[in-house]
Amino acid sequence: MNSELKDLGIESINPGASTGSEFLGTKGDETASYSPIDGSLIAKVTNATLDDYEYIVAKAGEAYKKWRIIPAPKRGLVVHQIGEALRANKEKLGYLVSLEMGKIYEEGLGEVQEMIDICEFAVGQSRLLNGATMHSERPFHRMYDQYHPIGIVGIITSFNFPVAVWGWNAMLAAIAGDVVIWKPSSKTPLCALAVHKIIAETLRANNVPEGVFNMIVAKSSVLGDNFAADKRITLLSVTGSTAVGRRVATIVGKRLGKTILELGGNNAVVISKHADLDMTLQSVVFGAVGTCGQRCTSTRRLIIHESVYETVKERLVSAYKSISDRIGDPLEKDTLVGPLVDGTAVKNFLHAITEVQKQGGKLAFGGTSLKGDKYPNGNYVLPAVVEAENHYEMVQEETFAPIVYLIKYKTIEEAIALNNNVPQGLSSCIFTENLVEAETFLSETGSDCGIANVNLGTSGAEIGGAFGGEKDTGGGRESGSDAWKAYMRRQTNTINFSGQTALAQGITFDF
Ligand code: UN1
Repeated sequence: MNSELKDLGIESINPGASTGSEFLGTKGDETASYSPIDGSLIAKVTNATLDDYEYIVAKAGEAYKKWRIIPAPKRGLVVHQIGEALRANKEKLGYLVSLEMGKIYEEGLGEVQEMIDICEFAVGQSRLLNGATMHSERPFHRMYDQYHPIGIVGIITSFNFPVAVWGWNAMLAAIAGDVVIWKPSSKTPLCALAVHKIIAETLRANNVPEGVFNMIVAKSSVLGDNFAADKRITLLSVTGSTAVGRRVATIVGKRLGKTILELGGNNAVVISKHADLDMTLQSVVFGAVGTCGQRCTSTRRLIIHESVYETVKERLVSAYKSISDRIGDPLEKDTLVGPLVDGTAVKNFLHAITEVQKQGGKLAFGGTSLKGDKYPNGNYVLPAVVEAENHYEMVQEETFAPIVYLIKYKTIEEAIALNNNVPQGLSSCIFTENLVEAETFLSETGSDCGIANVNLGTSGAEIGGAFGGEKDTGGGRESGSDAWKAYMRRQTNTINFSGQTALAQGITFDF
């Protein structure tokens, strides 16, 4: 065990469940966490059982009763200290994110920063859980709405952001007065464990009841559909594939529970003839190959004006060539692209490349897996550039890997239609110096995505905005703006201080 892991409190075998600062003696089978970098075993986690889950839900229920009556700004102070604890451990946790998930260290640090940022955002928000006041139509009546906590929030996260996405959800839930039960991806259980070890001292020092921040590593066969079906979980926030989201939403919908769904994306960059191509290329390359194409916001399609199509293609291919020797160990300083998360991800990448060519796509660069000493474990791939048409089946799907499809357009209307003609609707952008094009792209006739940018890429959103998208992306919003409202229940209150009964809508009902 190296020193960073020791400092983070990771042992060779770790308990897979926590109620905040205490860890359960879980007795399920073991999940081994292997690094995608070289396939080596990092450490093991003992999975939770259904009994552990029942214990946690009961603990969460008790904790909720105490946590919800602590004033929100006081809860905010705890979140502030959680942010400080993360700041003090940023490098170590960033290292673990890189080691366990495979993104480059720089992006591992960025991810921890994203969680620190949401902590700061949540602290401010804890004094701003405001409702509106309305004027009553009746004399001497006061009317307003207020926000209350909702209870237990289930959080299911994906391997690609093993820290930050939990942070978005958990910190807003915490200031709202909710308690959380986090089921992290079984590919990244150690990141979840490390975060709990980091915040444990803060929770203890502030007497935060055990059961406010719960974590449970469990197989889907133990905790899957039953988690979604559990009425005690008032809100379930799911980040993952559209297939998983659809399944969970169907089960939660049946019991009329609440969900926040942040699912697949198929994000496009429109490159106009009025684009600054230097800037465009910088953003496109990061968007397409950053995190090895494993962000839900990764750039998957380039919709390029026909007059600059060949130039963009040539420049993109030469940029891809120039970074080819910067693929490798994500912990090395010069590396820009790390490995895919596992062998299945590599198989999906290669499958998409074969299939899209069958459908008519032309491979302009990459599309192979990399072999040799620099690439142990077979998880490294050469990012692909493919000339394609938007309607191809493969182009319509989200492949969680670095493949970017080049598509030609003639008019801005056509570019917008291409942008929108996919099932998903997460992130989008246009590169143009032309005001009319930019505003058209952002207008009601423009991009149908939850995120639409001008002259910046599809990935790397700041936490201050609401994050999420439409259609198959699920419609949920997390993180900034007024996303906090989803973690609370709204109540409309009318108070009559007139000393008389008056019915609304002017109805008389004398007896
Ligand atoms: C995700 O991939 O699930 O905008 C989240 C971004 C990051 C978050 C991505 N801030 O790329």
